[in-house]
Amino acid sequence: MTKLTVGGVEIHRGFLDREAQITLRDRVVSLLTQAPLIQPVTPRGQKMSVRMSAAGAFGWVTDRRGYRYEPRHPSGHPWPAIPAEVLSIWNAVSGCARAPECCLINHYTDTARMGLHQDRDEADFSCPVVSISLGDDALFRVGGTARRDRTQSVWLSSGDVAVLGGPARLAYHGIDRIRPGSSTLLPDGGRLNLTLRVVSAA
Ligand code: MD3
Ligand code: FE
Repeated sequence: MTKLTVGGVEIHRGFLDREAQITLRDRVVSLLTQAPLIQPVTPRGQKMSVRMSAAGAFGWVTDRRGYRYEPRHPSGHPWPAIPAEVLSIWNAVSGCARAPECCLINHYTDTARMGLHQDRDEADFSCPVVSISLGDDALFRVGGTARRDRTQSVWLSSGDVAVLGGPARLAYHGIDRIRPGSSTLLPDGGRLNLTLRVVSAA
């Protein structure tokens, strides 16, 4: 395991060994049978290329009505619980006394990407966002708190855990591209990213 900092983002490279990645993959695959991935639509009517689901008290959703956290999957069922393995990663790296209330699950196919954005739909920015990468490598870009600030790029690989806290909590960030076929973890390829968030006011 090595630790590096890029644009205020702390990256724990190889935080999860292969066995831990397999356990986590299996948990997430089973969770996605309860709360299937959805291809979200932005309020302006654009389909996102990333498919999403969630676990925990809240999931982040977007549709023509806007961006928000919701206590239920669009199916009407509550989101499944956040797996214990995921909570223990949060406890190990977040430095936050509160428990995460959302584990957002993003799925990237070979051509999916996520444009530069800030995560600011949460009511408490004092806790970090923790990101867990599984599957294919992704080119992650992070800038400052203004869209025009200079950005830095770094590849995230399966088993890497990133902590976005302090000033980086409100940094612009995105995923420029996936490196298809770079991991054998996911049976159908692609990439899964889990982000753990505290959503409600302190
Ligand atoms: C930096 N996800 O779900 S995770 C997202 O890999 C999101 O799926 C990307 O951006 C992904 O909102 C990037 C890394 C990440 C997550 C949240 C951040 C970086 C962040 C919040 C603030 C700054
Ligand atoms: Fe984000």
